Amino acid sequence: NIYLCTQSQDKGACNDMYNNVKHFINGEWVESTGNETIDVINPATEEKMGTISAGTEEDLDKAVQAARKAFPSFSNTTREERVKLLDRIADEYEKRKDDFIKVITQELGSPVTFTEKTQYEMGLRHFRETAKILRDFEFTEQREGSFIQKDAIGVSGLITPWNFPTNQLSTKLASAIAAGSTVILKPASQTPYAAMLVAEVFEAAGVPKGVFNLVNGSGSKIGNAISSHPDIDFVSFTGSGGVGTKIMENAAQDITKVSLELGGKSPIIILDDADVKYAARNAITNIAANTGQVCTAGTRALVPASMHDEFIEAIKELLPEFPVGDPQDKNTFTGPQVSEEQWNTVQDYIQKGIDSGATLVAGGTGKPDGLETGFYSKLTVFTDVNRDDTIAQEEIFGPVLSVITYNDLDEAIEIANDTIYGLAGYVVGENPETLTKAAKGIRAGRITVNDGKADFSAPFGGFGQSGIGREWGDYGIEEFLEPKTILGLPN
Ligand code: TXE
Repeated sequence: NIYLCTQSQDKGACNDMYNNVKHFINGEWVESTGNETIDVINPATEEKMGTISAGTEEDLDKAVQAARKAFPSFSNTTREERVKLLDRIADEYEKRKDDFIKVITQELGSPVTFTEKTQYEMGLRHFRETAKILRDFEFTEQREGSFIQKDAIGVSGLITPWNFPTNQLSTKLASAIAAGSTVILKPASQTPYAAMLVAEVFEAAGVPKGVFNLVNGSGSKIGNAISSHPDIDFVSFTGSGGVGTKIMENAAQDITKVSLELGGKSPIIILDDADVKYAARNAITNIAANTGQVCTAGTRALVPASMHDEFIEAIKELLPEFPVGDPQDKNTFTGPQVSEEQWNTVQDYIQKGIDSGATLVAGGTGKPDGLETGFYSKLTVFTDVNRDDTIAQEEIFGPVLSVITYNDLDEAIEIANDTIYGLAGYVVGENPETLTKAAKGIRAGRITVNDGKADFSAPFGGFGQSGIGREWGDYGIEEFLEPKTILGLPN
């Protein structure tokens, strides 16, 4: 009795909406040219939710052709037309709120309260904020000696991960639409249903045929084919560093532009004047939200040596306020990992932490009591972690916190910057000067001081191996544009 009548042109398929999800190409839901399917598993129950069609290279070619054909006319639409289109997309997205909440809670295992307040909401905010920014976005500039015009980059391939099934899509889609570029989206095969709903939203909003295309399938086949397709002008990827490297290698063959939003190992610098309880809550929230499957998660708590014992006590006291359990329960704070594979990865890292000699404050390997079914991890906190330990250097993507002590602020900043990443950073404390010094000292794309809230107009992306390029707001739109200089144009 889910209202998900979906793959909408196929009115008879409502009861079977979860099965054999098709591709959306040139404004229509189409069958795959192959007959393979991929199972989609509910990570809280370990049950199969349904299947998606595994796309073929032929399916991708059709999508690229459709996007190519739609490009000249779409890239010539006016800014006002595209603002209206984004507004309609946002309106249609809002109409499907209940459906988004249902599918994301099921396919990702994201707790229903978090799904509503964060997952659903972030997707919407990108469409709304981008529409707002587009109203004043300058596509041309008259300089003294030149005229500069920003043209849509062309056909863009969007490859997205499972951890924020609508946020990751909508930041890329909103920017592409704003710029006048056409797209082929390949969402993560673990969370395809949210992407299917987004396709329905685009259809209902009247996005012209071929402007938005969705091809389902595996990363190794469709993702790989997107990054090496000669007729794709730009690849925008969010995911792991290893795949980011492969995408760059493929794209390098015909000098295709890429943007990469990759992982992180973000520090939380807790200053010596911080309220200890507040700092502990901040640190736990960082690892427990979305089961630690957040690229910007603060996973290294850097604590003054003098505050260490008090901080650990505060962590122990607060942990029961972050219940792990059934995502359908409104009181659950942390759900399961997205997949068995991700659960295994997290378990391996917890074991590595134990083997390295770090002290386990809470959690550990195995599943929490009473949660034997479902890919649940325990909220795990290690202290006495050395800054070079594997658990302090590598992205775990699970609810695991490493507590590291420091002696003075310069040392804290040095430890904060001592990884290959630079996606985010957090600073907790009171003194404005120290907060500023710490925030400015961290080399990362986004620093949050105390309760700082996400700004959807501000650039998002990373330093170092956290990626290349920026998403969100005007910086996101720029990625889908090519600036062109015209000299000698008569005024
Ligand atoms: O990511 P993948 P996975 C990190 C996190 C996590 C790890 C593995 O550390 O533990 O990555 O997650 C597609 N060519 N992040 O395996 O494989 C794939 O189908 C082209 C951080 O899920 O990178 C999916 O659509 N595409 C991250 C997308 O790439 C390929 C979010 C991401 O999958 C491909 C997720 C290939 N060869 C994981 N192989 C973040 N930055 O937020 C796979 N894909």
